[in-house]
Amino acid sequence: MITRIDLRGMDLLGGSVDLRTVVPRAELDVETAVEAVRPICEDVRVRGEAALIEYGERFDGVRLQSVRVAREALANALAGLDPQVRSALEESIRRARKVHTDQKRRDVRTQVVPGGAVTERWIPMDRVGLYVPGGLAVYPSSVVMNVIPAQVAGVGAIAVASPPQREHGGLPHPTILAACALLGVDEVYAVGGAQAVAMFAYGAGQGATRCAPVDLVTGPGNIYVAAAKRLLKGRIGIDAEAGPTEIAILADLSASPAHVAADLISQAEHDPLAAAVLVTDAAALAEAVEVELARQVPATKHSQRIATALGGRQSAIVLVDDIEAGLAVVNAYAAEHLEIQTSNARVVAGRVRNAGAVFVGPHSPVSLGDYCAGSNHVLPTGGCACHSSGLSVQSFLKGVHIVEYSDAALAEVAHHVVTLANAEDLPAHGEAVTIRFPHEARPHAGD
Ligand code: HSO
Ligand code: ZN
Repeated sequence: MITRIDLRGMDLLGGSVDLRTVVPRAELDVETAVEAVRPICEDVRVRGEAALIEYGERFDGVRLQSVRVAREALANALAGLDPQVRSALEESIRRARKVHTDQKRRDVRTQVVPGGAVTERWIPMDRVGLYVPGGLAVYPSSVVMNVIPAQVAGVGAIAVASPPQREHGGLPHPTILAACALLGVDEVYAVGGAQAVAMFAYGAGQGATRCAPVDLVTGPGNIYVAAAKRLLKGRIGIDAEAGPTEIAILADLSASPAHVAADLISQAEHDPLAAAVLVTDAAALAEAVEVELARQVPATKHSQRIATALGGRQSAIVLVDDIEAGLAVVNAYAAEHLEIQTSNARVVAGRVRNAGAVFVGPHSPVSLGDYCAGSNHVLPTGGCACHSSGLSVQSFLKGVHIVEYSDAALAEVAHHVVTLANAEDLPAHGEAVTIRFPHEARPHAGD
């Protein structure tokens, strides 16, 4: 069911093996999808809401009067929300808010010289668009993970888009609407796919139900959402182009095979293209996990999807000589989620350099992080964890340097500015400084 890759006896730490290619990733041809979504985005730019309504009819099988969800529909969804789901969402919100509140940055003022200071000011974005996918599953938890950091950052206006559902009268899924209502978000659009990203980028509609253009679009989505983000990046900011979910587990003989298997299965449940990777130095664990997978997969609801994900080229059990070599593999792989189920898990976790989020020890499964750890679950996939972070308060802030120098502080450094300006053959740059000191000898290059 799951491929084995045996790296034992290989010199993994010596640099002769390209570890990034040990576990192949699901191939996503975003470039081809960009060409597919280009006319859709252009159509939304030109025709606005009329185009959105037509695409809703074509892709979601729903013809809407207006894509804006009425406040009443949000209130109804909240009123109809199962009380247990409500209380779980409230707990998820509480914990996420706690963690994200601690992420808030303070402005930092640096007194560079007497009379010369630079302050780094963190300014929230004015308006953001958050995308919540429909598709194989319903993700009210993703509403929480997108909205909370934006709210904590102090973003002025938050709009949410999610695909219309035929079986729910053309509204996004009621649990998604209820999550929006719980969070106090009342600007919601029944728009999915690339056209939702285009709506956020260009704006659409008229009057009171108009969606104004946003500064940033965040949130996961299918390949067409990723393609639209790539196409419109620049006009709007984006978080990451989220690809299929990934879980990697670094485990030794101390790990429970049943728990390891359950965790691999949990993320494979998202998507036939999801990746589940176990890296271990214990052949006995590998065997026991295989037995557990064979036992657990058929018993779970989405067994077909899970079996496809586990059997795909993107999933594997990787055998290594020791945890040291295992660390090299998981650091090279840079998983969206990485569990450390080894003895001394905290120490091993401290040596992880690349992962979207790290789950430490036997009691921190990824699905805890998906819902209720307080951490964010919108994380970099596809190896992007080596350069990018998950969604956070920081994602919704801009750092602006505020520069303020006095006459004396400028005079003191003027000759260096002139020197560097001349070295770059940009003398007018230097003159913009010396013009302020007409009665002083003009500093020049070489001073
Ligand atoms: N594991 C997904 C998030 C999620 N799981 C939502 C369940 N619901 C990507 O981090
Ligand atoms: Zn998940």
